Amino acid sequence: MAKVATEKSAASVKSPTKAEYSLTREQLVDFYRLMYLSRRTDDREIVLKRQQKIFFQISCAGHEALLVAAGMAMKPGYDWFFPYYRDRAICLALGNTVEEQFLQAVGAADDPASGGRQMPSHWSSPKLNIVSPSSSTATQCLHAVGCAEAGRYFAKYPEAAAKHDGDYRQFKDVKFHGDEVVYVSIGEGSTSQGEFWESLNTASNGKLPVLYVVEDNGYAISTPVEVNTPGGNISRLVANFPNFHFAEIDGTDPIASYNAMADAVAWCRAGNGPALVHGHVIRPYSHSLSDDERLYRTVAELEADALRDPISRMQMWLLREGILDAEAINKLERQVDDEVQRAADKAVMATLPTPDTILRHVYSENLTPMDARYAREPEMTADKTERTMADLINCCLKDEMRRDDRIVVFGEDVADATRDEPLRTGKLKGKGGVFKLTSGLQLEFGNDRVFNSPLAEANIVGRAIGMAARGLKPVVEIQFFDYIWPAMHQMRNELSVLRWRSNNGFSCPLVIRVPIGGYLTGGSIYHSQSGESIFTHTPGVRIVMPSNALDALGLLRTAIRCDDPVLFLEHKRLYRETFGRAMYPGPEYTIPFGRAKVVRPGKDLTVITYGAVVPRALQAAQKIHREKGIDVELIDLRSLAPYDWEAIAESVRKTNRVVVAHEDMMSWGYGAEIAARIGEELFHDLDAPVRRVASMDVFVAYQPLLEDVILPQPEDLYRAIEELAAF
Ligand SMILES: Cc1ncc(C[n+]2csc(CCOP(=O)(O)OP(=O)(O)O)c2C)c(N)n1
Repeated sequence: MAKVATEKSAASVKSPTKAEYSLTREQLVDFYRLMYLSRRTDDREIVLKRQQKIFFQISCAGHEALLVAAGMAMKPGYDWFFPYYRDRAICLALGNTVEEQFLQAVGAADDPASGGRQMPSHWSSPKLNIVSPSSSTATQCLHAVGCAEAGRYFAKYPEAAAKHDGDYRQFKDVKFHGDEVVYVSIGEGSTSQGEFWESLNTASNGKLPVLYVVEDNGYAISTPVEVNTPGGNISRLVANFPNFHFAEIDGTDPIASYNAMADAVAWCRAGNGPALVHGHVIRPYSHSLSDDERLYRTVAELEADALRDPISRMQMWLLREGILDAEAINKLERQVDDEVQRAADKAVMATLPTPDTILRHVYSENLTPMDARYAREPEMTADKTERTMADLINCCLKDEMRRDDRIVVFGEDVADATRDEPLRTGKLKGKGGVFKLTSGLQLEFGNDRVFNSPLAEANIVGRAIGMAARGLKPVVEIQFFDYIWPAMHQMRNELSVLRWRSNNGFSCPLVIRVPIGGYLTGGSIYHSQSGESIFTHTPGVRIVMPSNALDALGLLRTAIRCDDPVLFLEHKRLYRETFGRAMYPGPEYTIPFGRAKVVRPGKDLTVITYGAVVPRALQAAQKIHREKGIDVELIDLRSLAPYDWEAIAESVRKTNRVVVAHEDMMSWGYGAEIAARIGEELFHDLDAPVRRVASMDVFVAYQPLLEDVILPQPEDLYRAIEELAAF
């Protein structure tokens, strides 16, 4: 551990470390001022919470020295920051004001971090490059990695940062310098999360300029460090990651902290790779104001911690070094106290948000994928070949990557070949995805734009979020819907809500392509899953699911060009089906989201469906028309969130009978919402109860006999139509 400097100098105090960093007398005084400001802001919030003027409090107490040091070693508004809830002091050091912090605590309309949407200590500032965090522990590590990757990409391809009218780029400013460092912090308990390790993997492999700061206060709420960290020391566990600079320090020592941070930042900024500074700090207050640490920490332990309090340590040091005398310290503290008082007085009087603002910024208001601009007719091209859904998705990816050099494609096995020499010399054909949907992309667009990820789904989505927040357009692939679940945390708590929780300060419009569904004959439990309603239940994400080649191409192009995150569900049974093949409709063909397609007009009964049930319902409709004369109107929703309520209502008003059908399980499935809304809003138009056809409430079995019974078949649809028509 670095020792505190003892050498006195009027202008500066030299650090005793090899790197010889120095802080001027003014910087040292400011260092103390920021630490004290942070502590007094916490103390004031605690009073405000007891007075019920704010509703939550979590403090930075004990972490101030480590964090002010980090702030002083980095460049605000130049470097990028992914702090966690203990990071008040670094945010103050970067230029966040106390008043801004209190505005969040009271939940004010003018809270610049979130407009009253996030708890206190959820910092966000587009101006300072502080990216809005969630309350989830460790998700931010992957965002930091993606952010660093985006910085490197733009430095290498600066022309990609250009603005471009007509798509998301019009609204996405890109800032980069080429040597910026990305800060991410985390508590020692949260290093147990897989996302921390998944991020180390890529930061290390990519030699990315990410500065990790592990703030080790010995506890994760009531759980001591040895439970989370085998051996009790995270530095020992991470020590073998290549390309890293590591430092383990007493994070209550301001000078040691500064020296360590300056060293680490220099390592990252020079392009050597990532760094991890592990600071041992204290937690003099409980985890939060909702916690009482006396229930699980002894008095003796708390007293020992108090002896290491960084505020008193720094104060004593300034006195001892003759940098400030007692009077100067008192004066500085009085000024800070006044500043905190004034800011608190203003914040408690602040205007509160009004309910009419609640739904603002759930999605982009600048450019919606429902926009009429996306309603295009297919172009006639010389090529009259009828192409599969797989072909046209591949065509669309190529077209868009030619048009927009911010697009990067990554995921498991999506590259043609990671070891690309034989590929480029024609000795290998290349893979390009397990379903070959990304075939040829790496060969044409290079390894910086098309690459394989580690086998870790949260890694894929988390990095993509960090990249998209910086202005790239990741179009990533999750290999099978069945394995989307490790990414669920990133999708639910991060992807969907970044724009809303930052009050439009940050957004992450990106596309996640996912092969989904069964009817594979042997696909079994882990290669046949549906589950779209689990995602449509999350606001902030658009979800589409085409049933044919032309729709797949048109909807994917809209997904890529729009300003919202999109989950693009590709039914793998339809990839190479004869049904729904189409000619290439040209490089500008798009389809707006939220518009259903009438696949078959009819007058007796409506079937509402999507995905692989479309061809099955069509088969049933044609058969029942031939055999019984029942004329079915078949509607393919294509877009699940948003969905085309007008098309549904118009058809139900005409036919007065409706079947909602899907491949996913019946209970709590997508059809439940549609059926409920029809019941609520179209009750008087119905001549029969709304009928659902779906799979059994069970996973898909391997044995084809069982699979056939579990999944909805044309005969099931036929029967339901027949019964409902006779009702
Ligand atoms: C994914 C997730 N699980 C659980 C929680 C609840 N939680 C909030 S903070 C915390 C402890 C974090 O401890 P540590 O990482 O050591 O940081 P510290 O609070 O001690 O600074 C827990 C369990 C959460 N926010 N996110």
